[in-house]
Amino acid sequence: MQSWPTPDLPMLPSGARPLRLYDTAADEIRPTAPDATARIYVCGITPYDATHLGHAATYLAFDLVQRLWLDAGHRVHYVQNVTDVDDPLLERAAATDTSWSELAERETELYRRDMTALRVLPPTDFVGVVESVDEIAEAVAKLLADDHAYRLETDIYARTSSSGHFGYESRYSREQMLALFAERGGDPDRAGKQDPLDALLWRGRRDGEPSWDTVAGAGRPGWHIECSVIARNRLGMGIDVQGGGSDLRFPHHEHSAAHAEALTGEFPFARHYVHAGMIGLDGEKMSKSRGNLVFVSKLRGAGVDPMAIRLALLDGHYRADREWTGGRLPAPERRLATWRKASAAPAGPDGAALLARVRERLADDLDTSAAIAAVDRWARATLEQQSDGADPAAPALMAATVDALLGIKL
Ligand code: 5CA
Ligand code: ZN
Repeated sequence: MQSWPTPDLPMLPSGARPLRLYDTAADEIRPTAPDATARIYVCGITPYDATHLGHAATYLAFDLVQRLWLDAGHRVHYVQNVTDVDDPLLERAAATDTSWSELAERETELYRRDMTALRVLPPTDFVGVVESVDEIAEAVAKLLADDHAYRLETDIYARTSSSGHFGYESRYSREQMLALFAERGGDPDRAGKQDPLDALLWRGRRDGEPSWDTVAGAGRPGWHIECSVIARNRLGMGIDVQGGGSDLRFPHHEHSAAHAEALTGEFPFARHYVHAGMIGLDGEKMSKSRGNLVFVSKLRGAGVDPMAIRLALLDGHYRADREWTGGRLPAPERRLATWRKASAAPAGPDGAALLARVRERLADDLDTSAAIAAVDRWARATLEQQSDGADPAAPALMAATVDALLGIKL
């Protein structure tokens, strides 16, 4: 699929630090250690509704990962999928009397516009499921041929135990897994399954549902195998980061990893599993199924500066579950105005020291709040002209720092 345009990215003086990120599988903050080209896969949207602030927060977190790797001199191969055929999309299309493919196209286009406005760096490969059906079917057929999968009526299920490592990613107990599997799209109670946790790889053709004739038979892909195959066929195994929101920790990322590992016989699928916290509204996770959503496009339509939305979402730790409240925007709008004013000053305190501080805080598991606080202190000192020996190059370096590393264009 077509991705979206790349925003300008100013070059900064050398001095970047290696990025450390919390890895769910290891339960600790560990350095990422990419080769010349860093490889990252982030789970994309299911396009049946507009981009809400929860999605935006998650993609902003991974946007910073990309920015920090680029600053450290790596190239980045970033793959993101679009789940453009799946049950929730088909249900919404039926309920609103629209064609599922038109709905997906429309919402994907709105997502591209929201990401562009928020200055999110685009993925290198932006890949829909519909355009990947054949490669996914080939993987399903191979899993079946290798006895890592079995047929149940016209459907195909993966054997959970096949990879030999199932459970390492989420670290949940079997009881927790069974509960989450039922809650998040799994079918633990279906009769005939060999293990209740076995995941659907292929859904055989049903009347009234989209279906493709493939080497795995007629039907459409299951959810987890979609991400395993799209990621593995473009990035290989042992990718640097598999990312998404914390709602994907189980079953989605556990099963995607297990499918890819069973398919290739290689371990692990990813070296870091990174999860962003959930953005909530009124005490509940913001989600399309709950309907408690604040849309990026609505805020933009109401004239809110996308850079203020970006600042609002970055002012908090990406891993923390956070509440959005209606009154959230005035503070980032004021902050943005202050930063803009300070960046236009004739001189300011040591710009290199500010850059070093922002780099240091972001490299430590994306401590955006501390990075923002450092810029606040610099801006205050500049506007109050408190500094001795002010640096005339500092305002431009400050603007380049917040642009390149935080994605905030002043
Ligand atoms: N298409 C699948 C992933 S393969 C999916 O989960 N789509 S989604 O549209 O439901 O979510 C898109 C991304 O936003 C996922 O990474 C998901 O984890 C994240 N996300 C969903 N809701 C929230 C929320 N309330 N807060 C933060 N992130 C969220
Ligand atoms: Zn996914």
